[in-house]
Amino acid sequence: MYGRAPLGVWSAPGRVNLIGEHTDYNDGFVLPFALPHRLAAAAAPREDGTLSVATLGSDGKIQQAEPVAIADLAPGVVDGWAAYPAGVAWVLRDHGFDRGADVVLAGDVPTGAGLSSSHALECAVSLALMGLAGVELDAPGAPARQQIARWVQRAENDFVGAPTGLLDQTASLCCTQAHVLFLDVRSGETEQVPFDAAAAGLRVVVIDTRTRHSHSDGGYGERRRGTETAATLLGLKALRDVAPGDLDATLDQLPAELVPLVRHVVTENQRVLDVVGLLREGRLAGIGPFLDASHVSMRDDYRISTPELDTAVDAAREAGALGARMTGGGFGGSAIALVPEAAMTAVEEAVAAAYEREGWRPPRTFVAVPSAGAGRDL
Ligand code: GAF
Repeated sequence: MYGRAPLGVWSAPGRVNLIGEHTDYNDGFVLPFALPHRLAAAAAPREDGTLSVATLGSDGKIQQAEPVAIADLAPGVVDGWAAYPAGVAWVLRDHGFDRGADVVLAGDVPTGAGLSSSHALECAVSLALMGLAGVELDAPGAPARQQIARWVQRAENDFVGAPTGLLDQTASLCCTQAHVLFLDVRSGETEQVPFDAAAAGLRVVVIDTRTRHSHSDGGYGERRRGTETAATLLGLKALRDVAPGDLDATLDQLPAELVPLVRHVVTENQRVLDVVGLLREGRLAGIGPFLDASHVSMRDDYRISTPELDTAVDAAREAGALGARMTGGGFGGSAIALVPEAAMTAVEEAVAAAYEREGWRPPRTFVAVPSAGAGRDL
């Protein structure tokens, strides 16, 4: 593409969130793991201060974004997919990484599936731009992974214009193989919790509904504003500060339309803590009811599920899954199901049959294994 070899290749994974949804922007708890699917950024420096980015599709087709001077980057200057790498360059510029680059992106993180492909892209590009400046991840003096996650969040919020929390970038940067990442978003404290479903005779199946509903962007921001308004009305910094034991009394103080939102966030935080407790004791099969309760809470209280997600979750459960829930922001995307090995075929067939009955195009399913976080490949 650019007539020369890259200086290096950096990559970052997509994620699923085992539990803890819409809790991140409420200063709460999340429990994601990294997928084996990754987005790679091959990059070489340029001396003219220009950022040139191309994507290489699985069909071999190259799509090139309009090259842009890093010095000229500002919110609104770049749109479409090119806003993601440009947003990262815009933030990194403020931290001394302002050298131009030729970048080619390629990978296999499903896009539009709620599996965080955009954050994988942003994280891979961040590492590439830092790497071109000679700053390698985890080297002495290099910015910490969680610091980079906050930079990526700023790119996403202030440049791309998506009001997302810290879940996805932190997962992409900080997850490790064979673990789920327990993150306390308020304190930034993390714990790598061992998660070996296969050893327990189980699988985590991802069901990509291949649907994305048009109100996803507005719906996310609306939920976020609702929870922030509720915290303000309660005189709290964030809904994280509502103790589960005080939930009923707290809900009594709120206008009716905010009650289900607050109930979801407070109970979901507690479910993360309960699941972490079970996993620490090695009781992986015991988490199923918490996944189910999380889904019901998102369906009925937070109202971010869809018929396609509900159908996938119900069919998986009826065919033998121990628990199932939608994962990620909602309004389409993917669900996950915790499935005993012996029920794998039944679950996959039941979900496919349920979709066929509805006349929907078949969902895509795959088994997700907790994989490594972002790093340098070459
Ligand atoms: C999306 C957002 F990007 C995350 O920050 C998080 O809020 C998630 O939805 C819901 O848990 O993935």
